[in-house]
Amino acid sequence: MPLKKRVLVPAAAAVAAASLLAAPAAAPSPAAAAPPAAARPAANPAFDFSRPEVVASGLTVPWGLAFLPDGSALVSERVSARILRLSPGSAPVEVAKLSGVQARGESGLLGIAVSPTYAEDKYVYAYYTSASDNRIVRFKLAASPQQEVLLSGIPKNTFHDGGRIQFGPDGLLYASTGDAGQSANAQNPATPAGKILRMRPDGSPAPGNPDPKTVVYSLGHRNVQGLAWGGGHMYASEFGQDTWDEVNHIVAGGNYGWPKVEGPGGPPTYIAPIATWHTKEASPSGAAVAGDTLYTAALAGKRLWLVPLDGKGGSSGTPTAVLQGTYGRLRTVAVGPDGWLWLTTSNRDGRGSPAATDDRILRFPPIRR
Ligand SMILES: [Ca+2]
Repeated sequence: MPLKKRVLVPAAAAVAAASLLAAPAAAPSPAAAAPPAAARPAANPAFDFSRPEVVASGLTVPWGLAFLPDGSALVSERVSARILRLSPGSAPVEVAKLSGVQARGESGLLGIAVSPTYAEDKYVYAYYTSASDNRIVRFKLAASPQQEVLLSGIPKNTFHDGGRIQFGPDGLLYASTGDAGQSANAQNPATPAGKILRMRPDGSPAPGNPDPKTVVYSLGHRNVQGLAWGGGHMYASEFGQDTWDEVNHIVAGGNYGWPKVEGPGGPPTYIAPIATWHTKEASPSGAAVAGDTLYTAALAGKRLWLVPLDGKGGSSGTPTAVLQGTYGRLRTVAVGPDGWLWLTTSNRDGRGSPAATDDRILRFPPIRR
């Protein structure tokens, strides 16, 4: 276990966090509120949100977050194309800057991942927007690393670029894409846009994919920026258009409806989300699972949503929120190897009201039961 160092929390933040904990749960979304309350238990948070620790401050649009075997974190900055190494109690250290990144609107250097066999191969993976496409590359940490392009030609746009990459429990690399502003992409199996992709660590289609010749794993997505696993199930958070944001239970070959369906509804060929919110209260980017709860970081909603899971790929209750308004826009959430819940702000992305210390990387200790 790392040293547990208490840090001073700004009084305003502490008061805000305390009042949030004391306040009743945030209003459930209409879609999730239908079943009787007694049968719909709320999430049971595994982290103490009244004890935040600031790991880093003064960053600009941090996006991807991944951990090295020594417990330190790597964070990518979307516009600068830098990758910083973070260790609690120490100042961030720039460990790489990727060439060829073109940041516009929501695009730029997005997700990063660390090889599950990092000790042997030293590979770090990144998803970024170049002059011509969105692409997935891998490299070894260096000031200006040489990149190996694993997958190129993912359609790009100013908006809807997806961008999360993560290794699943199966050791395969998953990537979330957006429809790149062309909603028809989502239902077209011939393009990687509007999909969740699954590949070997070298970028080739994963064995067992629905079409073994392609990296497409699921389709019918508008813009997915959160991937998470827990209890043998995979989940993804997705931005809706004007009405419904979603959390989905992802299965191989699943069709999640966009653009035919936003949120629940439609023919049974489209898989319905397990949780939905109105877009203003959510815009869920990153996602993580700890215990029986899925956490998703909300940008426009400026809060962290907790979705209770039933262990069978569904939700067992009404989502609740914490940290509402406390840190502004939230991009990424992850459970670190330290057992803490890590969270990143996105207040310098042009849509927020940054505090002097933004953007920040925070972590919250686990509750010992
Ligand atoms: Ca959907």
